Amino acid sequence: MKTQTATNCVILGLIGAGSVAAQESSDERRAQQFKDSQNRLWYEAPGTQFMHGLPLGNGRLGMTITGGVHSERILLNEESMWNGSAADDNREDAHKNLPEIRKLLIEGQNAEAQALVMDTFICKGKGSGHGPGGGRGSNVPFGCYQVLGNMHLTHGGQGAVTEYRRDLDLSKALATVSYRQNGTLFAREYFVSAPDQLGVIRLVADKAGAITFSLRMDRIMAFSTKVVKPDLLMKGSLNDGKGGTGTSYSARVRIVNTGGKLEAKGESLQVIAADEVLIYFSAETDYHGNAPRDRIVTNPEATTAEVISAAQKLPFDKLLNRHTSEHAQWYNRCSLSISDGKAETEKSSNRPTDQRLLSLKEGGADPALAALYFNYGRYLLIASSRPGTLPANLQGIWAENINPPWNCDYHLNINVQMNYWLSELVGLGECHMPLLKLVKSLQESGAETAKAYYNSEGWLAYVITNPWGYTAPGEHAGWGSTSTGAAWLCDHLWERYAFTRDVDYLKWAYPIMKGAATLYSNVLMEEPKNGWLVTGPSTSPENGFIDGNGDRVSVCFGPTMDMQLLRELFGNCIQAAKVLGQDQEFARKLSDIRCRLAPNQIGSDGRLMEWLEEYREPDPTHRHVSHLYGLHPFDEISVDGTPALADAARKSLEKRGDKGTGWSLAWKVNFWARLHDGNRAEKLLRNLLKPTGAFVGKHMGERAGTYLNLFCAHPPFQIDGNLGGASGIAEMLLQSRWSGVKTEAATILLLPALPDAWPEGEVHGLRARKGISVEMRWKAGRLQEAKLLSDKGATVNVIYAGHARPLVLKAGVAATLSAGSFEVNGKEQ
Ligand code: FUC
Repeated sequence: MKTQTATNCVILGLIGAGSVAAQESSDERRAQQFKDSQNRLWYEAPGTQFMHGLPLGNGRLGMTITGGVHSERILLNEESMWNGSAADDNREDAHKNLPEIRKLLIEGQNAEAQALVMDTFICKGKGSGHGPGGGRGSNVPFGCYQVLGNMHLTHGGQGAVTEYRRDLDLSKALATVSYRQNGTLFAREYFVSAPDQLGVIRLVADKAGAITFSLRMDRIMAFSTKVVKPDLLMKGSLNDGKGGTGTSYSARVRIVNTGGKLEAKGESLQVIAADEVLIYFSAETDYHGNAPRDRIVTNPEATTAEVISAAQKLPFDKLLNRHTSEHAQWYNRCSLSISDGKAETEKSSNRPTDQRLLSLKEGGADPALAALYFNYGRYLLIASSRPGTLPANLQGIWAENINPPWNCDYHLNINVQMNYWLSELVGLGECHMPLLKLVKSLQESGAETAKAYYNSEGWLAYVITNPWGYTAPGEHAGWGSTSTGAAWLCDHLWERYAFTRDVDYLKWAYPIMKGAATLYSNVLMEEPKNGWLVTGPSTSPENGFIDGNGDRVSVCFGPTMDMQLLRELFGNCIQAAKVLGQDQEFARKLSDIRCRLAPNQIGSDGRLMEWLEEYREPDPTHRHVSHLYGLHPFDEISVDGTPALADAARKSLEKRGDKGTGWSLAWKVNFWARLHDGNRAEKLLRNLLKPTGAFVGKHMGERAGTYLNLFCAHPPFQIDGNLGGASGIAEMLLQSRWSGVKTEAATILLLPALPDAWPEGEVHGLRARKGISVEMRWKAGRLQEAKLLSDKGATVNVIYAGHARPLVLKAGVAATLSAGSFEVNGKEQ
């Protein structure tokens, strides 16, 4: 057995942050603690369930750390643990029913139209699986993302525990557990490495021979484990949803002990009286789906062994160092610190994360918690979506069930898009790529769907997709027939260009956008009153209305969101064609159609209308606020550009209220930021951060908010709220618009929605459209200094507190603006 150098003094130094800190000056210590309060989650007790666990991930592999003292369960995940296969769900003749469905819609017979959609225009097969909770994909071709399994450690120590601490350092992507038992100090470190593609756990103690434990692995179903010396191996296969075998997987653990003994016992490994232990964990699947990823493995069992053997050649410190430096390259691209300038607030931010959540709920001041939530969002994106991986699903990569809620799929009527709003804003554009590659991969099946439902060229996707290329409508007309999923996805293709101005990338992305625009421009119908062009049949995502006959329905033509999405898609295609100097005729056609799309309308009560008609709304506080898509993420509605529409959007939001599911609250943070109401955005953020579910001992279904581990509670856990909430914080600090391609200046708004509760702060690495990095410092609620650095040179119009400053930025030369730069007539505004 290879022995490791005993380096446990390093990790034991970590345990009592106090002992290290004691050598520092109190100022340094305070500064470090304040930094930690914005970059570290920590707790004084082990977790007892998933929503207490600290998530680690390298974009593909996940481990969740609850840190039990005696029995410890580490949840294991791998991104491609998808059962299912390509579904044959398109109804080839669906398009033949289109004229009749449209006729009924034009006649105002929405209930009949919806019934006909149900009979003839939804998917042919079982869609997401017809189950409670939005899908039972584990039994149908659609499939679902499944847990990989559990690693169970039963530790040998006995007796009372003191000084327990469990923490997650976001800047290192390193979890640590430490405690004292019977006078011995124990510590464990955990990380999941991207460069070496495996999970690593190190156990140390400050007394020789103190480490004794047994380790086994299991899974709810479809697994077998055995000791294949020196390793423990778990393997199995998932079904393909059609009665056959789909994805196969292997998970492997190897233990290397210094001192003591390592033995195999049945299906477990036992460590007896070791001084120090390293546990290597690797997992692979033979995933062969439609959504591309770089990792192609044909023999998971063999690859898991190779991965561990390669990592084992490196000393632990090197392995850790490779991991932390690779992670830092992503994490350090951006930073945020917020304070109210009060020593007592900073001091109370040093408390454990769960206590901070509780005190925020009681109305306590903790602006640093907003910064922590923002940094956690960046961390979660880095950990669940990296170049070459699959996109982050509804729970990122962390799931504990065989059939997680909504199959942990990619929902296209907001959820997967919300996962990626943050990416470009914080300089993590490469982490956006897995989604963009997924979009590209949908073209082929989407073209079949386009033929079947519209007999048209081009491609589209509806509401749900998966790694098997699903593009058909969902299995219920009420939610499954929103037809603009592909348009919303294409917004992301353009945004990546808007942030990078990478023409080679645009050459790659444009044909995909063009395919979707071809379909949508081909299949619009004319609505009878005004002759506007509209989508139909469609729905305003998951919301319903009372039609003229008193029926509660969802199917309609021309819901506001569809129209906004198409204005955006066509507009982006026109701009892309101009940049690439091609397709002038197609661009002209899109431009003509774009002018005829149904416009945004303001209703008699001053609200932005969700549908073409002012229907009665059975659920006026519905979680989806789809008709405000034009306010965010699209920017056709803005406070300064279209004040009347912005006012109507505000009225709509007032009526929707300040409650909602987790992601709905997160979206509202973004909306209020775009409406330049920082205090309201901060109120919504507080609602999002309300402790909930398992944490307060109530049933998970009760309330939206935040679990103990800061995962967002829809409920249940959905990562969209985390990532969308972090995007909202970014939007409070910086907004940008860029509609012209070559000539028009980008508009950059500095601190457009700074709440009173965040009077001091600094941020670096925020990104504005047109390829610009922004750094800012503010104090007493006022901008002190902003630095803008353009990648390629740009004309911009910088706006602060309502005052504009046009600038020409040279590539790579930072422009510094002080608050005085926005003085008007010698007076700071
Ligand atoms: C959408 C939402 C639900 C849920 C699901 C995953 O359908 O309406 O609230 O978030 O996605």
